[in-house]
Order: sequence, then structure tokens, then C-alpha cells
Amino acid sequence: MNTGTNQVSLDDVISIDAKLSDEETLVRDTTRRWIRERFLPGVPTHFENATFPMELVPEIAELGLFGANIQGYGCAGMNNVSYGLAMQELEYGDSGLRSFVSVQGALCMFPIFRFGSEEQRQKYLPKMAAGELIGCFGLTEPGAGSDPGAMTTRATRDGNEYVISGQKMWITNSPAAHLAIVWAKVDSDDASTIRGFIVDTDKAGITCPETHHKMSLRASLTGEIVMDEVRVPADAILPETKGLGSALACLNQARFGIAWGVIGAARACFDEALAYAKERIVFDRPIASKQLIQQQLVDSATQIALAQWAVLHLGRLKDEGKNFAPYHVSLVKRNNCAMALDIARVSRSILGGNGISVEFAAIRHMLNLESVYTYEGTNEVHTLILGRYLTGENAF
Ligand code: TGC
Ligand code: FAD
Repeated sequence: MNTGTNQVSLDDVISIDAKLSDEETLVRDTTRRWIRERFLPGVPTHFENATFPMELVPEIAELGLFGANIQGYGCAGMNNVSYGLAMQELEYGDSGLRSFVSVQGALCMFPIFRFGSEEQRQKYLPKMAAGELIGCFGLTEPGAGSDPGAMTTRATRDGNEYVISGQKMWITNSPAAHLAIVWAKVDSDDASTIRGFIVDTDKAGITCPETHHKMSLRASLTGEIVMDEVRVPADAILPETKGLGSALACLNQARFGIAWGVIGAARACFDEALAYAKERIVFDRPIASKQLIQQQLVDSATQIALAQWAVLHLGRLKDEGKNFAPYHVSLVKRNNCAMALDIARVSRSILGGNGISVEFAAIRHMLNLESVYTYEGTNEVHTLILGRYLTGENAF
């Protein structure tokens, strides 16, 4: 029985430890310790100032978290459950931090690993794993977000080069990136196909202006990629990319990490709300003694536990390398983002007036989760992916 003096751990509520290997527990606990010691003290200031702590990049690399589930090329080669647990702990810190790591690993290193030539892998992956090169992923455009197939960015072959023109927006890390994975339509005689390119951001004709005035993911750099006849060598193309499906395959990786990550954000909000409820005296008693507050805490813990089981199950399927489909990822991305956003809002309300201050974590997570709910496929997009799977009817 909890006598009220202990802070309950959600790991115990669902006995998650019983289902993790020693290595998985080690990855989780190491990342957890690092977040608490090195990241949490500074994040409120970064959020208020709309800055990202770039000085921590070497430490994140040292933890093996860039491209953590990639084998070889200087990457840690963790299994997908360890990778997911690391994402969870990073997002306990801030969704902006998890985003930084997701984009670098799942959206830049993964496409190079999966669709690149051996030369491209050797050239980029070890330096990206070491945090010496930072990448960004340019799919979204002003007129093509949920429907990336509507993109207008074009790459035209000219001798031994491609010439790329177009505009990408809402691009995480672009203002700090050394390279961009750019998705563009390549014209051939009878058709145009979407292909991926590695574009070094110091090329002539490319700029990556920062996007300001964000009220969400403030501790994350977001920008555009503006390309005006950028010339790249012909071997900058990712040779194995074949249409929009290649870009979507990268999104599967990132969405998997997000489904784990948002559990961390929800847990941070829950932990804070529980601790607060035990201390805050209203009507002569701690609010933790009130039935309505207990119901909110119990509902939150239950939803977090169920979300945790779902991602663990999915991580095991992914590690087995079978029975793992994109609609599985849609199911957990959609459910867990909505769950985390609900819990952030409830937790914020448990903190009363204090809940609107960034001296507490809830409002920061709540605002961040609005972005996470929208990016990597909005809630509606994932609803329609699942609706299409269930009914066979395309409602897009
Ligand atoms: P559709 O006809 O369904 O598919 C086109 C081709 O792609 C294949 N495919 C997939 N392949 C792999 N994984 C998936 N998840 C796939 N989904 C579809 C499909 O089989 C087909 O292949 P083929 O060979 O028949 O051509 O395409 P559609 O145009 O109808 O669009 C479908 C839709 C809406 C689901 C898709 O476009 C979509 O997911 N839209 C959302 C866009 C999105 O999520 N953008 C994210 C940008 S990156 C970002 O937000 C980063 S945030 C920072 C961070 O991650 O932290
Ligand atoms: P829209 O597609 O215009 O959607 C508007 C609304 O319409 C949404 O509610 C949507 O769900 C709904 N809707 C759309 N289609 C349908 C339909 N068929 N039926 C019913 N409703 C529909 N992109 C990148 O490429 N790289 C990045 O690194 C990246 N980072 C991001 C970081 C942040 C902070 C944010 C906010 C976004 C980022 N994005 C990135 C872009 C993100 O993926 C898009 O914002 C997202 O895919 C939605 O596209 P949109 O904003 O154009 O919305």
C-alpha cells in the first residue's frame, strides 16, 4: 500500500520493468538520469527564449541516441524497444528535444541508411551519429502538408547535376542543419516521381530562415528551406527512393518514436500533478485527498499504462521484424498523442493558477503537444489511414 509518503512510479503501476531486458532498462535509466541532471534545469529558460541547447548535442551523441536503432556506421544499434524507451525519456524533458533526436535519426539518418548508396552512408552516418553533422527533413510545403503528394518542389537533371527549386516550411532543425533530406518531383519523359536528395545547406541558392512567433515547441528550432536553382551533384540523389512511399517509410520510423515519446511528456505532467496534489492544501486537506482529483489522477495513470503497453507490444513486433504495418504505427501515434494532450491539460488544471507558469512543466508540455498532435500526420490523417484500413474506403 502507498501510505502517501512515496512518490509512486508509473513503471511500478504497470510493472513495466518485468517486461524489459537488462539492456533496455539500462538505456531507459541512463537517459532518464541525463534528462534530470543535464536537461531539465535549463529547459524552462530555453522555452521562454525560444532557443535550443545546442551545447548538449555532443552529450546526446555520447549517449548513443542519434540513429540509435541503426546498425553499424558508428550508431548504437539498439533494439527498437530500447530506442522507444530513450525517446520516452527524452520527451519527459521536452518534445523539442525528442524532435531534435527523431529528426536527426529517423528522418535523416534512416533515409540515408535505407535508401542511400554505400558511399553516402560512409560519408554522412558516422558524423551524424557523433553529432558533428546535423540534418533536417524537408517534406512539407506551404501548399502540401497532409497531402505531400501535392508538392511543387522540382529537381531537374542537367548533365551531371540536378537543379532543385522549391520551398519547404515548418522544418525542424533547418536553421541549424548542415544537410537537408529534400523530397522533390523529378521529371522524366512521361511521368514525375518523388525522390529524396541529400542537399548540403551551404550550397548556393539555399537559405533556411528561422520561423518565429511559435507558441509551441519553443525549445526547438523550426525554419524553412528555400531553394532557388540549387545545383547538387547527380549522386546527391538517394538512389533507392522510389516515390512518395519512400518518404512515408521514413515517417513510420519517426511516428514510432513519437508514440513512445509522448508517453514521456504525459508522465512528466502526471508526476508533477501527483506531487503537487499531495502538497497543495485546499479546504484544509491536500487536494490528493479529494475524490475528483483522485479520479483525474487515476484516469491519467490508466491511460498512460495502456499507452505504454501498446508501444511495448509494437516495439516487440518491430524487433521481430514481422507483422509490423504502417497502420499499427498510425494507431499508436494517434491514440498516444491525444492521450498525452488530454493528460497535459488535466495536469495543468490540477496545478490551478500555478499551472499556467513555465516554472511548472505542464503548460510547456501542453503547448508542445499541440504540435506533436499535428505533425507527422495529424490526428485526422491517422484517423483516415485507419478508416481506410478498416473499411477499404479512401476518405481522404
Ligand atoms: P497513398 O496512395 O496512400 O500512398 C502512396 C504510396 O506510399 C505507400 N505508403 C506507405 N509506404 C510506407 N509507409 C507508409 N506509412 C505508407 N503509406 C502509404 C503506398 O503504398 C503507396 O505506394 P505505391 O507503391 O502504391 O505508390 O498516398 P496518398 O497521397 O493518398 O497519401 C496518404 C497519406 C495522407 C496517408 C500520407 O500522405 C500522409 O501520411 N500524410 C501526412 C504527411 C505527414 O505526416 N507529414 C509529416 C512531415 S515530417 C514531420 O512532420 C516531422 S515533425 C518532427 C518530428 O518528427 O519530430
Ligand atoms: P493541413 O494539411 O493544411 O491540414 C489542416 C487541417 O485539415 C488539419 O486539421 C488536418 O487534419 C485537416 N485535414 C487535412 N486533410 C484532411 C482530410 N482529408 N479530411 C479531414 N481533415 C483533413 N514537416 C516536415 O516535412 N519536416 C519537419 O521537420 C517538420 N517539423 C514540424 C515542426 C513543427 C513544430 C510543426 C508544427 C510542423 C512540422 N512539420 C514538418 C509539418 C507538419 O508535418 C505539418 O504541419 C502537418 O503534416 C500538417 O500539414 P499542414 O500544416 O499543411 O496542415
